[in-house]
Amino acid sequence: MRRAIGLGVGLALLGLLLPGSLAFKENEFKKCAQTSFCSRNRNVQQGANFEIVPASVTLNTATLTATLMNKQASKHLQLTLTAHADGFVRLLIDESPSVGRYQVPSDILVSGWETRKAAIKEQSRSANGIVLTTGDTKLELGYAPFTLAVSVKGVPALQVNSRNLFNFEHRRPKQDSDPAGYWEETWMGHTDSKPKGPEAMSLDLVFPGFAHVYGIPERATSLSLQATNGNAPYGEPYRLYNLDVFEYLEDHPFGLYGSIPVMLAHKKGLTVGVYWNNAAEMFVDVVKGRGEVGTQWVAESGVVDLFVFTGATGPAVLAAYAKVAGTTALPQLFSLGYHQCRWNYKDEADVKAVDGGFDSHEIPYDVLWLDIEHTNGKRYLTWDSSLFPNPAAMQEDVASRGRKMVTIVDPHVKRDSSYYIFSEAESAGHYVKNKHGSDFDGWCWPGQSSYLDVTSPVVREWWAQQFTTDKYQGSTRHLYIWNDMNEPSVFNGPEITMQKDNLHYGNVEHRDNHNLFGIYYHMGTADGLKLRGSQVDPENGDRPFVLSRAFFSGTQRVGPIWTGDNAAQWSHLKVSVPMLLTLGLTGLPYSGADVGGFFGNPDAELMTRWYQLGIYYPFFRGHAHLETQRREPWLFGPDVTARIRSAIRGRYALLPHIYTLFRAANTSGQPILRPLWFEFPEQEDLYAEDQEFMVGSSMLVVPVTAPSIFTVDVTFPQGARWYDAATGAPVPPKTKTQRVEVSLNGIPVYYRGGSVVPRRERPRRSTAAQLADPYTLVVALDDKGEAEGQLYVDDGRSFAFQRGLYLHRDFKFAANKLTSSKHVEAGVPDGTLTVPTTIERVVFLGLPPSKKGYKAVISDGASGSKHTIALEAGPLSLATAPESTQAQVLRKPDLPVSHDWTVEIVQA
Ligand code: NBV
Repeated sequence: MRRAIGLGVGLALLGLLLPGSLAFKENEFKKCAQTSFCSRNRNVQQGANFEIVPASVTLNTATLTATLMNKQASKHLQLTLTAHADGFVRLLIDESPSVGRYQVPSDILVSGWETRKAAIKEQSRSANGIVLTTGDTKLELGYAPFTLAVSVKGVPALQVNSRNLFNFEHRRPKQDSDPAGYWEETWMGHTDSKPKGPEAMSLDLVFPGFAHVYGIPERATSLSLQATNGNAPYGEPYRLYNLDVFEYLEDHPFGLYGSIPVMLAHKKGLTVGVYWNNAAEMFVDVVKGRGEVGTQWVAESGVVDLFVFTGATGPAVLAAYAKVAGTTALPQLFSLGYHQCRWNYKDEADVKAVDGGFDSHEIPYDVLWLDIEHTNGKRYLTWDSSLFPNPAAMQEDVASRGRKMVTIVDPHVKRDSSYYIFSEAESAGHYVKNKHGSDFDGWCWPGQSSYLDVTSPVVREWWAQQFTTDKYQGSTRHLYIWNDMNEPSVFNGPEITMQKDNLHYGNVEHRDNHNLFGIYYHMGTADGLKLRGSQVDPENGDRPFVLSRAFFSGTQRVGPIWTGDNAAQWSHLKVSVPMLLTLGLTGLPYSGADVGGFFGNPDAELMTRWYQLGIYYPFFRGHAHLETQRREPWLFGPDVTARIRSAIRGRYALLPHIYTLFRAANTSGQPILRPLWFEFPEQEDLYAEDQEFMVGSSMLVVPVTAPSIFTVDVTFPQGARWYDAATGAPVPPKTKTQRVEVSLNGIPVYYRGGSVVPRRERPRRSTAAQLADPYTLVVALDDKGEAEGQLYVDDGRSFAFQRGLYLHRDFKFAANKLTSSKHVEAGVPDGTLTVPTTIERVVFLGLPPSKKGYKAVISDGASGSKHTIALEAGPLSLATAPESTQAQVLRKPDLPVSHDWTVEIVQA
């Protein structure tokens, strides 16, 4: 979407070559062809062997059951199709329950949806199949071969097995004639014993009439998924298997630290989402052409448990998915500020110096992080007492300036009987077992390690208890947690993880629940902080903050994730955008990438651009590898410090809007960062755009992801008015693309006409210091001269909001009147909080030119008072020079944020 002009291209190429020693060791990871279950299922037509037994088809209000026969093997499977009131259908295919195939435990999803069913009506039945409807959705089940076609209001949405790639490997007794790979498989010296034999499945899902599919994180690749029948590396299917991938490459289909088996497809008028509720290793092929996108999903074990969501647009599909997988836990406000991390801040003096550095350079930040070196020999929940002799005092000191700290806690436990965590867990039998039934012993940072079996609720409960301040010595209520390496990473294991024949709680093989280890560890840790919070504040508690690297569907209910070990390269800055957009589209919006890049040393320009983009990451943290040069924001010279300062202050100014967006994520599963198609679903030319993005529905951000850029070509979605967020200048109506100049001082950002965006403009040292600050409202008018927006406020910390202790306002501008009224939302308790804060400025963008100017007639609904204030030109922001603006500003109206009021704009 943009061009480098001048010396940019040459320098960019040189820059790419310089750090070229980065080494993703592709050969250490399996490809489909090297994986027995994938190679025997990929593109092998089996589906014609599967037929529904017509006489078995039974319809019962909201549930259809049938026998699905594998003709070739003479085996019967059970098929269940249910319709749900929250707007989705579910297809389950399993062997008889007595076989005991693994199903994802119910606590990975939320409860309630299962019983909220919707009626299914039979429309017709024949020897070939049955036609059903539920609401607007039509379900056509074909018998021989088994197929299922889903359409909405006559528009095709999804076809199951239309390419005959369906397969379901039933459990069987071992036979001498079984092909290699059925009962054993060896990879780089690791032999997987496969005691249950083959049990893979292949799902054939075609999206008819669609050109784009999105989702199935995590990988460093484009937003619109490329076909996997192309040239290397895209001749490989996308893989979903949580792994610690050292020095991962951008633009690669390889799966990284987390997995969400959710895919979205979008065309004009219809968005479809599918979720395969399965936690085993999975490969997904994407094939495009013939006016459709064909996909094939192959999973190693478990059952077919497919959810199909349909809606006119993306938001409807995500809202329905959220009914199953849950919504984003409302984060503490501090955690939306800036986080400063490094492997490692060395000692207490270093912590003090860095904390002080932010103040002396007047750069806001909220959290200082400690990586693995802070511990006593990588024994997590302990301190290296020579480096951190007074950890509690250190935290109190940081907290005295309103800030927090975070320590890292990894899931490998040093096998050392003098380490209390190890010995307590060992004697309680809390560890994952190897295939022989003894405690699994793997190699990680501390050397020989055991791994807590967090798939067990008992182990998670024990783990949670380790986080109370009396148990975790040296911790205080100002300390929060970071879970790394929870894929789990095992240095001497196959593909740097655990053996698949390891055993978990309930005798479950690791093969079945591999992708759940991370979320369960994350959950146990977050439960620990909740427990601590309930001791510190029995009435309201304390919302946990735990960052995780590994994730699965449902992680959004637990806490944020980050995209792991990226590199200080422009290409990694660029790919962070589609990576985070994809996470938002799959229900996990609270995420970020390491600002600056983890490996390598960013130069001043890359650092500047990374902060300018990073301020829009929902989770905003700078981080760096142990061997990199120090890179706190003030180490690149005064000009760069000034630019980074202004960027980070920009983040803090936008926090009222960001927090309000998190409330929408919390109540209805909506993403914070949104691809353009999500907001402009009718504009096909935007469906593959993955550099420009929206923050909520009201701001357009244009990243600059190459060096020496002086101009960028900005694409403006049509049907909206846009205003430059730095100057307030309107973009001429109907502009499709515009070449705009960029300086190092910022990246292009635009307000969308029709929005009201709340801000807090006063520079402060942290979110805590902003709490009493007044607000600014930016009112950007659309073509009709209208705008609307919201502001959500609560204590930013506790669970009191769940009892209604919050304030949520709707702002509307229409017929020259701006009004503030209470926001009412179904399904949440009524908001009862009032706060003494006021709105100190209202900035109008897009008022028609007026010779005489404007004045505002203000009426306060609570006091009944009326007064008039003249509008003045600019500045748009307190940080912007007055001459650079085209805004009409209402100064000092002092509108109480908790009251109803009206501001009428009239000619002066
Ligand atoms: O704990 C050290 C690092 C951490 O800084 C990083 O953020 C994690 O992604 N950790 C990985 C282990 C070592 C990576 C080379």
